[in-house]
Amino acid sequence: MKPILYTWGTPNGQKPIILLEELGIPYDLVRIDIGKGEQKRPEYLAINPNGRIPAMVDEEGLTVWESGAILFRLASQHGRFLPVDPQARLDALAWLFWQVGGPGPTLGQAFHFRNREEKLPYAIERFTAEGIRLYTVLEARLAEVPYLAGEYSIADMACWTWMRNGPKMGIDMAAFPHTQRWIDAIALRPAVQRALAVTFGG
Ligand SMILES: N[C@@H](CCC(=O)N[C@@H](CS)C(=O)NCC(=O)O)C(=O)O
Repeated sequence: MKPILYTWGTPNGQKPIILLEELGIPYDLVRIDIGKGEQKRPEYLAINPNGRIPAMVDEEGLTVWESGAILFRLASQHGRFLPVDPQARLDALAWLFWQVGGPGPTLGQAFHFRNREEKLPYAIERFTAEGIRLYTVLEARLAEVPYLAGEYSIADMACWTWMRNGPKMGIDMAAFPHTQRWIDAIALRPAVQRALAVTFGG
């Protein structure tokens, strides 16, 4: 069966679309409108008990939620975009987990507090400062290697959907030239462009 991806056009929701397009496999896409609260409906909570997008029912009918787990499942199944070399594979997993635990929540909060009508300077400064720290970590890595695990992998896909939005979080990208080079290179990939064309709601 085709994998069924439940998602929406946000950074977390775009990651598995990019991988599916990179793999070039057919898939069904179910739009979960998070603006309307569809992610909290019982039928969706049966797939993802966390009530957030994305989630997937895979080719074998297995259910997987959390974007990093979805990327890992698809990459493992298809033997692509997850390096074989042990150190590079661990690097890919480390940067994938880093993204889900670091830039995702931090930049999400930075974006939230910057766009709230009521401005809370402490919250804006705290999440922007932590965001800059995370960009600095990424920049140091990308000064050494073209992609996070050496070769292009699911780690890049996960990080890219967030890090490309730096200016929206008040990040001055002039300070991160290697990161900008990496953002631009990934943006040119046809699969990434196809994935971005599947935009809706975010
Ligand atoms: N750690 C989760 C985060 C998922 C997440 O935060 N998704 C957001 C959209 S980017 C969402 O569903 N928000 C709706 C809500 O919070 O109710 C993952 O990586 O899958």
